Amino acid sequence: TKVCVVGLGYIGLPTAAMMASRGFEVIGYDVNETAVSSINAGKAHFHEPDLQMLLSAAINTGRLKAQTQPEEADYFIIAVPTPFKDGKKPDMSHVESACDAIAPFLQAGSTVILESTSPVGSTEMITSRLSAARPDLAWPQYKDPGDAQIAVAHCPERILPGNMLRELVANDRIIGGMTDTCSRRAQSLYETFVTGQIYITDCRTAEFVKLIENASRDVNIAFANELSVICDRIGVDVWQAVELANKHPRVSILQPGTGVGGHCIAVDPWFIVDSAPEEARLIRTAREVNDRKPEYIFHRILDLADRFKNPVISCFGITYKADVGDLRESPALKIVTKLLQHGGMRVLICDPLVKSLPALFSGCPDVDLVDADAARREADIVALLVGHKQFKRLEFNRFLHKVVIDATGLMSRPNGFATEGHVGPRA
Ligand code: SAJ
Repeated sequence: TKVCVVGLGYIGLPTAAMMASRGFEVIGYDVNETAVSSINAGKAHFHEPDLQMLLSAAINTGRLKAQTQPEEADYFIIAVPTPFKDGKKPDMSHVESACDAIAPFLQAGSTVILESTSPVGSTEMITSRLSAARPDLAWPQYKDPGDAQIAVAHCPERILPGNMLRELVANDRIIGGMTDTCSRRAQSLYETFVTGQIYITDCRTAEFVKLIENASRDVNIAFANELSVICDRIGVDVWQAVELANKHPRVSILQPGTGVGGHCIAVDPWFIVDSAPEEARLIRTAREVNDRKPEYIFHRILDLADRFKNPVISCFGITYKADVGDLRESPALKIVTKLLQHGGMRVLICDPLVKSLPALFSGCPDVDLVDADAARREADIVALLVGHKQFKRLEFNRFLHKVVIDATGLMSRPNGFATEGHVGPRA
């Protein structure tokens, strides 16, 4: 079986490497020549646990080849970015270009699978785009059981950065085809490597399911972030409050933080808002609450900085979330940027997962990347922004004479627990 993976980024590359490791012949197609040559040299162009090892093996055995042109295949998996353009509209241009690129290589029996998170209606959109390019082939109609030579389905990716290779195999998957036959043809590919359950539905439902998964997480994180701001105002330790509320059998509050970063959760809910702006009120508000959190922390730091002349602010953690090295849409990075733009202070960054100062700050004299000791020693203000596990080993009692702002809960729960177990009623 031959698979052509379109887009060798955060989703496509792990998918291509994993499939090659399962014995498929895999062609990885990407327009980015630098990424393609790095992959062919066996080097992943971003960090993800175990990816490097899997990729080297895939390249060495010759089962994975990256190229800047697609090729005939049994399955085409589209895994390209679907950003939200200028904060206004879903940008499907990469999906459209992917379709235009693969259209000449389709043949009777090919299956096209869209994995990119996409607005409802996208699978039908790509089917009509592809069928316009290839009127010589018989195409499926939405929910119409008639004969088709090509199958088109949506199988949204669900993998968590930091745990991608395990989740690629272990997670349950949703497959929504243009028709039931399309779903089954896509299923025949996924069932060769997915150990989780595979659930079949139609493409519109599958598209919506993916969007509400991420919107649900966003809304729940917004609740936690709102609590953290309320707690600041009324003088309650939010970490302890959340932990204790979660002792209730039907309460499960997420963790407040610096805000919501990454390329998914901060974007996908907007696809829902865009499709039903009047109705999606809670989803929109949650986005706004989460987007405001870095701004809020920035202002808290400024308030505290007022008492110092040329203060040194040490920021612990700048990635988009704990235990990953990814800086995309990082709320912590936004805070550092704002501090530097504001001026009148020095910013020290300590992040064990970031090996060099982000290019964004190159040439800026007021910022340095330092180790944890220097960050603590030189700080007037310590801002704990991302809860990497390395930070759990810091001796927080040595921070006590510093001004600390903690967006991670590390100070409240140095060992991960805020509260001692209760012993029960006393006699
Ligand atoms: N965050 C909090 N508090 C929490 C949990 C997360 O503030 O309790 C923050 C993180 O620090 C980060 C952001 O939210 O900035 C998102 O992190 P995440 O770990 O929740 O999710 P992502 O963006 O890394 O990956 C999500 C996952 N979706 C869900 O868990 C529903 C993943 O399974 C998806 O594949 C991915 O989006 C995607 O690509 O859509």
